[in-house]
Amino acid sequence: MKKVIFFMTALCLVLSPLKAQDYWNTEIISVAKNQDNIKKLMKMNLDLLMEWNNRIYIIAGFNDFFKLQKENISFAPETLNFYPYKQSEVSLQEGLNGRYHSYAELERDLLALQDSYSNIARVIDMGDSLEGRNIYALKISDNVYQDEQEAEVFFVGCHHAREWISVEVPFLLGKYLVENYETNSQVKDLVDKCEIWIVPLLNPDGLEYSIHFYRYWRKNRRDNGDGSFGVDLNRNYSYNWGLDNEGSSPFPSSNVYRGPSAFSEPETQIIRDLFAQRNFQAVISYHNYSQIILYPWGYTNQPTSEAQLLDQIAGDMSGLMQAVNGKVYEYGQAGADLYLTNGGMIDWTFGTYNIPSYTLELPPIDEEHGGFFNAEEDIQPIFNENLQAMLYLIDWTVQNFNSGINPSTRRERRYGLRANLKDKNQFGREARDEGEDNAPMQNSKVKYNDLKTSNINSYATGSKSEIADFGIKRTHTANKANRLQYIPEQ
Ligand code: 0X9
Ligand code: CA
Ligand code: CA
Ligand code: ZN
Repeated sequence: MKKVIFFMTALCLVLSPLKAQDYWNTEIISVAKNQDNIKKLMKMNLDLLMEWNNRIYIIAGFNDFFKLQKENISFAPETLNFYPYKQSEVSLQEGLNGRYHSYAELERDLLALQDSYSNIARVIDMGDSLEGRNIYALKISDNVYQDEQEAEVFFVGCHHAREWISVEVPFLLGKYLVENYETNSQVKDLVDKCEIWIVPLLNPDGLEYSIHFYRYWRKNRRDNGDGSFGVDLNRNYSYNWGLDNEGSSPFPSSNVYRGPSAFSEPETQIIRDLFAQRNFQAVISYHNYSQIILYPWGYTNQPTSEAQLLDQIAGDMSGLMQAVNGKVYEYGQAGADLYLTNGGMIDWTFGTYNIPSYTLELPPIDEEHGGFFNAEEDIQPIFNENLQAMLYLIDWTVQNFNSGINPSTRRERRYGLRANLKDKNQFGREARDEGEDNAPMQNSKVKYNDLKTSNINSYATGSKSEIADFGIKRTHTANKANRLQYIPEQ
């Protein structure tokens, strides 16, 4: 008995510093996904992991259990059903996180791409994270050391530390583009005509923390000064920052803490400053898990003025992705989804720059192993299906890049692009399909004909299934004959 007491005391001493950090008592639980629960949950600022199989999965801290009890929501314990990753298969060489990239592994691999493909790949150190790690961008284009008057597109991963797959998909895009540049004329065409910016890892401090200390870490590693750590980077952007306490939290210990002010974090400042210098025409921010494509607004369920265009592009991307592995990415407006968010990146990019902006939530589940995290074997297939959407969006920026605007001033270019988006009768898909001025460039190897209205329409009018839950998620059920492949198999 004495021994037990001694052991318990020792254990308490060891654990007590951790308690302050709020996560010692976290458990994964699930609750039934029904209107009643959704209504209640929306107000509770919980750390929602995903929706799956008609249940909502939550990482619940000590206080959350009281909240749930008070609202009379019954829940099932799930922690034991979840595995961080397939530990049995982690080889020493690939580190604690297996084939997923750590900060150092990503740095190594990005620099290797730059070394091997120095004519088209350039690694740019954009500044430091809070703990002093470099935040890297990989720029891919012809004449990559020049700033040319070309279309520009932006892909970013890992706002959220635990979302490891969201690092891999944008990184693999970079790798794919450089490795196929010489041999695939369509890839070459896109790389030549576009400046493709990729930031695979926006939150390196959080990622490292998630690898070494706590797999479910979400935020960055800001010391909030009250014993809690971390700001949710996807609540820290300035557009409608802190609008209410439902879409983000004012409490530092919350997993959706928005920070003391908009752009208070070096990681989001880096994005802000990059956008001020560039002329991005479209952006995708990678997250997981939900297997869904979301567009603004996230802060409200009111649609944007560009809802139709945003929805059409999302639908095209979804169709292209489904054609790869048959996996259906639903799509719709973020704010019409399970919960509202304010201070998110895509509301800011759309609200500030009026460009098509997407949150792409990668797939949820390692079905085979019943776990929450994707197996390492899933990285490649998930990338393969996402590649189609990425190439489509890159090409969209190329096709919609108005090279006629005074090339000497970025400002004017930006306003020109805004006009493009606004006035779809002059620019954009509709015009491109009809008007000569906006027809695909003569020397374009991209078979844009494949993507013109006829095929796209067959998606649109194909058996579209409405998913009832929130009334906004829509899916394409493409029949085989109409399946598009953006880059034909070689
Ligand atoms: O909450 C977020 O920041 C993102 N989801 S995640 O599970 N990866 O954390 C994006 C949320 C998208 N916006 C809305 N659903 N409103
Ligand atoms: Ca690794
Ligand atoms: Ca170029
Ligand atoms: Zn996320």
